[in-house]
Amino acid sequence: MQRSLVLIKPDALERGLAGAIISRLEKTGLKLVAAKMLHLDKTLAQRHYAVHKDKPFFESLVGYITSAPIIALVFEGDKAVELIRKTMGPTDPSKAEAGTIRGDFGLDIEHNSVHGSDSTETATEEIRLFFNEAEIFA
Ligand code: IDP
Ligand code: MG
Repeated sequence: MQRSLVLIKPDALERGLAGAIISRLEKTGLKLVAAKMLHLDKTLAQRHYAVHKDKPFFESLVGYITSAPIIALVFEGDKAVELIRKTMGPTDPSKAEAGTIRGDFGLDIEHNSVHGSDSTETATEEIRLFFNEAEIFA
């Protein structure tokens, strides 16, 4: 059984797309086991995106993800990481197929509506940043 962290990013929340995104993710058959709305501070944003700290877009990305509230979710189920990445589509919405979350809702490569963990290892680390065990339901 796998878990994956999903973030509904500011661009999606601001446009009233949270429900549509959660609905698409639930339709995969994965189980929603944790959820919270929060406004990330710079420290947590930098930790969450630490792997990108040397990228040219890092500062802009941290500014964006801390610009307004987000919703953090944990989904659980068989192949959760892969299934969520597939449902989201690739990073750049202009390269994402219609029917994927990013293809339908993403604005550009930065404002791409959702985050999903890219491996089971990063999922474990990312979930730990946002939730304690008591906040994750069976
Ligand atoms: P992912 O979200 O599909 O895993 P990553 O490469 O891990 O993509 O990048 C993390 C986030 O950084 C992306 O979701 C997007 O918001 C932002 N990002 C990625 N590449 C660029 C870029 O070239 N310019 C601006 N922002 C980017
Ligand atoms: Mg990534």
